[in-house]
Amino acid sequence: MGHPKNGTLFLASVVATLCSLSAISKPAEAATLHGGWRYAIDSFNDATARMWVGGPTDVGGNRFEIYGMAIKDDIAANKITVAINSNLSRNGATVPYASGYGHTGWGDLFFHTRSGLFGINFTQSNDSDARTTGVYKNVTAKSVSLANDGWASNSDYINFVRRNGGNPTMGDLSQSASRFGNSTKNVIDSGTKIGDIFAADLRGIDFGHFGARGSQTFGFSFTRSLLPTGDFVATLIQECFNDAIAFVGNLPQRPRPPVRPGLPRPGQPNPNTPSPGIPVTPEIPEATNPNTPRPGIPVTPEIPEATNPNNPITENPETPDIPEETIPDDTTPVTKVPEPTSLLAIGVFGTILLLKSQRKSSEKNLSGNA
Ligand SMILES: [Ca+2]
Ligand SMILES: [Ca+2]
Ligand SMILES: [Ca+2]
Repeated sequence: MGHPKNGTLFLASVVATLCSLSAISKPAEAATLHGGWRYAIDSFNDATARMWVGGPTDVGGNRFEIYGMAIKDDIAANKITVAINSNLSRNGATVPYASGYGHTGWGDLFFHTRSGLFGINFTQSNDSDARTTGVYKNVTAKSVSLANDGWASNSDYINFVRRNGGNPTMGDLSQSASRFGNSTKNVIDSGTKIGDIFAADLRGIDFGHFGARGSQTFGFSFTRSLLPTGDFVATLIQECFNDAIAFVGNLPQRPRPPVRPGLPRPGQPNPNTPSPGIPVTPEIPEATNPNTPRPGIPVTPEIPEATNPNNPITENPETPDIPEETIPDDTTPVTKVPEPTSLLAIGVFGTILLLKSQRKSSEKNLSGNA
């Protein structure tokens, strides 16, 4: 890959021109449903690549070309699977730079949602600040493009590709409609890890149906309820900004269980009511501790207002938080509001006193009746 760092424009090679001529620009309607998968199809001739060390930049059909991205939304299994078709393998490649060789990989996959920015790191072979692969919330993004012999801005990339016969697009979006604007942000800078990724079942994937014929098809899965429901834009960009794709989608709400979490089901004993005769041991549930360290990016404790019964629920678009129902049980620690230990202790102490006095009075009644 590469680009004119010093302002000199490189002309695309004859090879690139031939590639452009043979490539189909935008072959199909994006985000099309086919065999249970939804597809966003990218331009087939908008990837740039430096041809040799210090050499000119080629446009279209090269090692960085992205052809498409598909998403399978399995509501019943609470699973989302993402598949990518490109000439760049999951672990990236060592390629010629302006001077010498360097490793250029994939950026992270971002989801712009109504609850803010989420990011998925799906390969260890990139320059993301996510320490381990997985799903992250409350994410900020940064660009590693220049460190990867890449583009300084989206418009620099667009202008170069157009001048050299390519048709730059971002899958479902026009290239200039990138959710990251004119920046080349492409990896996670900070965030809170909320889940892992796992191996994808790519059965039924059929990029060829759309003429997408990248040499590499790979994917990964993650738990669906980690993401909020509703509209999203998923964006995937290579570390060098040599090609980018976006997928515009919607996650419909799952049918909700009839009983709210935390309330006892009808007919079930309330777990918060101590049985008579069993001593009450004050305990602080682990879930109320917001300081539990997590691997990866340092955790910034946060207090979602909506979960504090003492605070009115307020809408704050500046600091969107995830509705509780979208977070599986194993991640609830980060959304719980810590109750002051003293208040909890007073409450427990009060309960003990109350129970003791009730027991005494009932004992009195029993002995009185006897
Ligand atoms: Ca492309
Ligand atoms: Ca790199
Ligand atoms: Ca593209």
